[in-house]
Amino acid sequence: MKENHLLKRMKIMKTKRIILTAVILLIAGFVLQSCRKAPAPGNGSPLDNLNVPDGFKFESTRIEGVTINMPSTVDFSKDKSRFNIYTADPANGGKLITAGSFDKNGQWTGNIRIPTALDSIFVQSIAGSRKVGLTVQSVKGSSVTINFGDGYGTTPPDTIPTETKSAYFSNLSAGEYKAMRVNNLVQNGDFETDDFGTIAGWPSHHPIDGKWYFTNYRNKKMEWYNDGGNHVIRTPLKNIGVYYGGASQMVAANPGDLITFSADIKSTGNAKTLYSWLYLIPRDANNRVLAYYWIQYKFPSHDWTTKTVAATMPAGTVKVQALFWSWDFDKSSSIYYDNAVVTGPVKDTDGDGVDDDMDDYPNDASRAFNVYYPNQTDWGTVAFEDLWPGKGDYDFNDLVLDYHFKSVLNSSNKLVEFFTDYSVRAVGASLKNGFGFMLGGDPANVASVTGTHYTENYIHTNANGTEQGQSNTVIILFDNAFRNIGNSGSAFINTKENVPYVKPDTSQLHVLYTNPVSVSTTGTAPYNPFLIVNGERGKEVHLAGQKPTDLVNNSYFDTDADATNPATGKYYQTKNNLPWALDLPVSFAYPVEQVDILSAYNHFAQWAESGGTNYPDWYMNKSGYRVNSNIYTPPTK
Ligand SMILES: [Ca+2]
Ligand SMILES: [Ca+2]
Ligand SMILES: [Ca+2]
Ligand SMILES: [Ca+2]
Repeated sequence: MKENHLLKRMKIMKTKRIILTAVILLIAGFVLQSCRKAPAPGNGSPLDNLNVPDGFKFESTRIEGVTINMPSTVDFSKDKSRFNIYTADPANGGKLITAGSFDKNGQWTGNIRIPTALDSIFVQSIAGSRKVGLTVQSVKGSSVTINFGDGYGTTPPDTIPTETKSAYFSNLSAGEYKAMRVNNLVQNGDFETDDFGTIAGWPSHHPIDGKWYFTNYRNKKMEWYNDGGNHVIRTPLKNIGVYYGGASQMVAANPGDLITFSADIKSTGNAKTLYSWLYLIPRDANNRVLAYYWIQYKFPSHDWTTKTVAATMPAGTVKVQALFWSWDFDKSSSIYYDNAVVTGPVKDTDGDGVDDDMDDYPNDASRAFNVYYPNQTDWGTVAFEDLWPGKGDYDFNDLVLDYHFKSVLNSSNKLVEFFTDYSVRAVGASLKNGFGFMLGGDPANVASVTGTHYTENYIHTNANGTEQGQSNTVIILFDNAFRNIGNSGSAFINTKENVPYVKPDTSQLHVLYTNPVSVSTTGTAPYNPFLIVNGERGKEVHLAGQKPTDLVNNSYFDTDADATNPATGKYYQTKNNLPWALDLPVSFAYPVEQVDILSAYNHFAQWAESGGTNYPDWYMNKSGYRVNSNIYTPPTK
């Protein structure tokens, strides 16, 4: 998995540094509310007493707009590079959500579907990694911008410390990774060898010899220091007054090379007196400086933090100087450096603009990235009530379908194909229900669909496997759920604990496109899933707020319990806004037969009545969240 290659590329090989981990935090919405009284029996379901605000669609996920801006020092017209977005720092169990490449301006803009309860994501790129906080409460229309160029600059090292120098410092917290190409181009990057030269100042000539050279302005040099068994270099502690200077190593480079320079930085003493930079200074054959590329780290933390500067080498480059540069205004404070990594270009064998070590398909120019929903490893669930337009019993187990999407993007971030693993976990129904989903895009652009199961002769497909008569792309996975759950048997499978458990089968749908399609056209997985009631093709049950397909029988709308009103965008909700289906970004622990969801999940009502603000994580297995006796538990073997 190449996402791991990027991780590796971004991760320092040295193990001694402290990795501060980013932790996935889930909002628990600690709103004190009085205990709900048991609703009065007799008037249908207890859910009828819920006061659900108009417009609430019972969504446990949301779309987050994400913009990633890369430093302008890198030429993305030559190298599309890659980013990864995880649920959290992968070093701490974070799972890959998506990946992609940058446009020629070094930008990516797109949407990700994430659990509403997720309050941060973790983004990796060649210019470093960041934990990015999200606004959890904002269910709709929220977006976040990540500027990896923050803290970058292009001016020379300043040997006259003043307060006028660009003072921005990126307030990055924990969870940093440094960029690492296949090889580290500097030697003694961990400073474990006492082998340092001296140069008068940063512009002074020094050879490409694998050695660090300390500058010696005003007879003050950095120190080689044993920091509790780990060797580092640091700004001098014993001098009086101001220190400025650095440590430099020269490495070979060529025009157009994407070079990164990363290091771990920390401080002791009064951080407010300390300023740190990492510089890349390309030089020509005559040792002339061609450009300056830097990232500044002002007031470095007492905790090790990784900083990275990345830049594309200009015309004329024959070598590049990696320079640690520091100002230290206090005799009892110091900046420490460790684990320097300088990386160079990696081959792009298939020429799709994504280097081999970042390309999930290094020998296939038509494919570049694997992306996932809900994420690399977790499955999601869509759970239905099937008596629509009549009211159900709200056990949400009439069809319980788990799914996991793997989508393949090309190096321009377009969808080439996707694979949907799916598994019918429960059929708490007597009706023979089908299931499918609708996504945006011309169905004629689909090359093939495989992995569907039809036994009832009421689904009619085009030659490419999409459903006939649809203007959007509609894929029917199966037409009878009973034929998709192990050895099919009687009604009510895996919803009653006193009847034998049927081990669910897993199938894989594969949809291949003729021309790769924009993700903004298809929408985001799981797209628009729906149930087909008892072999009656026009009787579709969708998630709240989702439109039906072209084959729906409109005569059911606004009848019985359904209060669909297309004029207001209300679909598949009752008069008091109850849904017939739930979609969750986890494998859902659904209620046992005929036990409504309020009796299984203690905070569902607060979630619904708050319009999704309180307890967005109501479905999780947290203390006090579940009534386990009312949730179906499969046998352990
Ligand atoms: Ca070290
Ligand atoms: Ca490639
Ligand atoms: Ca490729
Ligand atoms: Ca039911």
